[in-house]
Amino acid sequence: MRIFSGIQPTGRKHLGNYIGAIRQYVEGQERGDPALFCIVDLHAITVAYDPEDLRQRLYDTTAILLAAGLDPARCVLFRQSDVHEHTELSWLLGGVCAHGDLNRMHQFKEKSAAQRELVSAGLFFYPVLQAADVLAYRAEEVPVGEDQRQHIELMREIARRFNERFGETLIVPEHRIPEVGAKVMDLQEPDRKMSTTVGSDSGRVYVLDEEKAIRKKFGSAVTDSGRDIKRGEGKQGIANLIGILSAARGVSEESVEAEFEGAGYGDFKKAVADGVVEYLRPVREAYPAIRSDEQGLEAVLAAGAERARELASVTLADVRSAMGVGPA
Ligand code: AQP
Repeated sequence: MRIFSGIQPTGRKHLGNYIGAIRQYVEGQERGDPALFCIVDLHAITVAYDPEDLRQRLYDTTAILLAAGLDPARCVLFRQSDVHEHTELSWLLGGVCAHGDLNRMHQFKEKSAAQRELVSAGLFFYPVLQAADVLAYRAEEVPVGEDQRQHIELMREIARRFNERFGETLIVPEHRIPEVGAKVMDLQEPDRKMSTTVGSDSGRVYVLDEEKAIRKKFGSAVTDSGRDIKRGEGKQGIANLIGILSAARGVSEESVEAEFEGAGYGDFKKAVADGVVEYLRPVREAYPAIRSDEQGLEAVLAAGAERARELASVTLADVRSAMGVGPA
């Protein structure tokens, strides 16, 4: 089965990205034939950014993925901008994507409201490029967090519409959203997802946070005035911590609730912090050596791009031909 997913080069990946996406990538590379993981630098330029910073953050993100267990011998890891087929395909797919569908995207509404100087056309068109990222590989499965559900639905619609208009060419992909941890919430505002761009540093745990910082953030996590360590109405904070611990330990949420029945919130938060410290330790320890070798990172990305291009160019040729673009 072909698996594809993209991740932004924001560098400082958080626990939501790790549980919702990165852990799924590592597991996906065993099943993928192939599994392709793409660092989507062209998506990152749709909001305000610093060019030199972008390059550094791209290396940070590549190093986090490798430290987390992605193995270039078992998956295809590459940089989006190295494979020009993505951008050409996105333009071609723009011909079968409804303007009204793009207008309904929650992420565009949220991100455009946060821009101070310019709401770029690129930000509006972003989901079409995202569709091209996946459809270029005829991927069947897309591992993502819950926040990407709407974008995946749109790319399915684009693929369906293309096939109806031009004949069976593209695969309609399925999303794969984890059962636990699909939406890790902010530790300070547990009714909002943990996010790179919204909220404060105390509400998000970074994959590379030191042990002390992790303990501090869980120690001050917002809970409620009750005493039960159970999911339920008005208990988003506790439910979030239950989900995090269950993902970190690889056990069910029910078993976490059973284990902590009758315990105090303070002890529970400490146990969650312990669990997350151990969960992230291997990545934190492997990261510095991988990150310091930028030539090595470039070599991994270049080899990945070559393999990716071989697959994407076939789809692009089929799409051009079906659409009557270029010579017969
Ligand atoms: N809070 C979350 N819980 C579970 N999964 C999450 N993801 C993001 N936040 C959570 C998943 O992480 C993957 C990579 O995301 P991205 O780097 O492309 O950025 P994003 O989806 O825009 O989310 P961020 O990192 O929090 O950034 P902003 O602040 O821009 O929204 C995706 O599969 C995503 O579902």
